Amino acid sequence: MKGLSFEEEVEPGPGFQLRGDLKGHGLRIAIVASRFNLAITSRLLGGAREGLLTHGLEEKDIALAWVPGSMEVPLVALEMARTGRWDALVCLGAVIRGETAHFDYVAGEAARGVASASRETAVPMAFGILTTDTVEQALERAGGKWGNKGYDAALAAIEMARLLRLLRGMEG
Ligand code: INI
Repeated sequence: MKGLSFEEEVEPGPGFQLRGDLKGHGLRIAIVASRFNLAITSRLLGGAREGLLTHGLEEKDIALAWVPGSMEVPLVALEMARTGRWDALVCLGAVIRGETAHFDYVAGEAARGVASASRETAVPMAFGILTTDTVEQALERAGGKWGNKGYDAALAAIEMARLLRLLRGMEG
């Protein structure tokens, strides 16, 4: 079954519903990007920046931190979130299986680390770290036939930042 893609609308149903919109104006968002497989991550970065800028963020409200590889993304994301300066983070990387068992460790730790950093700090962190078997599959998801997962991650970050703003402004 096909899932919802980022800009698809859900049918309004009965009852009380909450959803973050994609109004990025006034939000501050940081990107943590891995240099490993830079040919791919630079495309993800282009997509993420486009997603933020076309949804109202200003250049001055977008920060970028480079890290050596996807394994280093969670620690830097955690420290950036702890500053309280950003409404959300976008984490970008490309872990490609190739011939090495390293893949499972790097991909697993990157995913677990980003998820736990996000929960620990209550700062939304969009997971734009590709995990693919081949370079071709990664390129297809970095501006190729399956879109740009950096762009999608940017929209997820905006939506989550806006949803949390809504929730935090609610009183019982
Ligand atoms: N880092 C990646 O981002 N992608 C990979 O595919 C990858 N592989 O295959 O090894 C990778 N390794 C580096 C890792 O993220 C760390 O930078 C390194 O282990 C130093 O801590």
